[in-house]
Amino acid sequence: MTTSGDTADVVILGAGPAGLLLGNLLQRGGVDCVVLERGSREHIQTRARAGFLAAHTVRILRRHGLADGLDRHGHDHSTCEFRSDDGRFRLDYSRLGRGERHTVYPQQALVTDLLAHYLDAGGRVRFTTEALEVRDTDTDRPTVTVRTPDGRPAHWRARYVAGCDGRHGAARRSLPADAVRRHHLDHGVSWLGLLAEAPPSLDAVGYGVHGRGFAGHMARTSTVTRYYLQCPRDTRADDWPDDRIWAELALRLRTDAYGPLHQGRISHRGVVHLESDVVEPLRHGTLFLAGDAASLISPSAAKGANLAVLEAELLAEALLDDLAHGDPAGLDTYSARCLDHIWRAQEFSHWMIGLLHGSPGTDGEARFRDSLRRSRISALRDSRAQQDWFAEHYVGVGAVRAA
Ligand code: RFL
Repeated sequence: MTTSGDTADVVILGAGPAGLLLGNLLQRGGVDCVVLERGSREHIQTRARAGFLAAHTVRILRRHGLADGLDRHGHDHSTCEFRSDDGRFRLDYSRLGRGERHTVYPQQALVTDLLAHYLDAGGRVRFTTEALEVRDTDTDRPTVTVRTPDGRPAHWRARYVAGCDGRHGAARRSLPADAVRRHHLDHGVSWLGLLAEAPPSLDAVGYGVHGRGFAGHMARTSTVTRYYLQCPRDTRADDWPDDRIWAELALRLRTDAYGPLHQGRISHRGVVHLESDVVEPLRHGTLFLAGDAASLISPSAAKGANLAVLEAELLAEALLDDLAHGDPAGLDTYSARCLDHIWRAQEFSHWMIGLLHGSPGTDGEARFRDSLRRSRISALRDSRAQQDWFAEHYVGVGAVRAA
């Protein structure tokens, strides 16, 4: 049996950073909206992913009074350290480029804050409610079919639907194949993503570039550190017991030369294939995409959550203009404005992948790529112009005029 469901002016799919920021801004603007989330409240509040928030992201959150948690518990970060066969060097990017810093604040804490603000303001969320399909997006009454917590189908009717439900969500699935172009790149690189119950070992993001593969070190909190290890495509996370992980991290981060890592229990391990994709345009009729639903970006440059926040603010402004003032101009330009930011971020992330990873194999092409990587690192070490360019893109998000 199908229940009749409900209505909202804007139905938002997904309670990640994109969906919850959008919900907050619409709710404050007096727009009737609802967030439909497949997972439970506990699931979204404990899902560890991003940690590095760009200055522009922090400005957006402060502008809307949503930064109290990160202002209290986040900390500034502005240094990265590269370690390779050619030695090590540090860049303090707060003294380069546009002089900006990151704020380190775990994504699950940001999601928890955004959800609390939204609920406090009277916002509606339906947890354990999976969107299955978005229909009639070429009309002004699109419908979202959902599976309710008790397993029954139901329908939500809306003026607009915001697809903030990630790469595998219902919004993308519901786009007619001939209405959008999908751009996709598999970078051919996989990472083992790790969370260690150990304090950070460096006061910097650590990038270990090594013949055995890349290793990364990123602070999360004073007691938790994220590490990455490049691994073969067919690796299973279970192949990596704690001892093997710490030995490999020590080797690739060259602890013999630069000092030991603080070790602790590995509380999470998962394999991430570095892929990127973009859906163009980000609008089909009355359905709009934001965040990972619009574009998946490899985590090599920590851009995904930052783009999600930027797009959610742009979409909120456009929806408010249309629904409150009858001005559709922002909705008409939403896709083009976001794509400008998205492709800049994709380009920088792609550059970072080339900076950090050698090529598997020993043939001429692998040697060529490896030499390019070495040259890219030495240019970054030696050229002030290159360092300014790096800093601007590393801590910025998308197109420069976003700031
Ligand atoms: P999210 O956060 O994935 O939220 C989508 C929500 O939608 C729900 N959902 C559905 N709900 C209803 N119906 C359906 N059919 C649904 N399908 C899915 C999901 O349960 C979920 O709650 O997407 P959003 O909001 O677009 O935010 C994107 C970010 O989460 C993502 O880009 C970042 O985590 C990427 N990323 C990083 N980004 C940064 O800016 N800085 C970082 O330091 C950073 N580190 C990372 C990262 C991503 C990583 N992974 C997982 C590859 C580190 C890692 C390891």
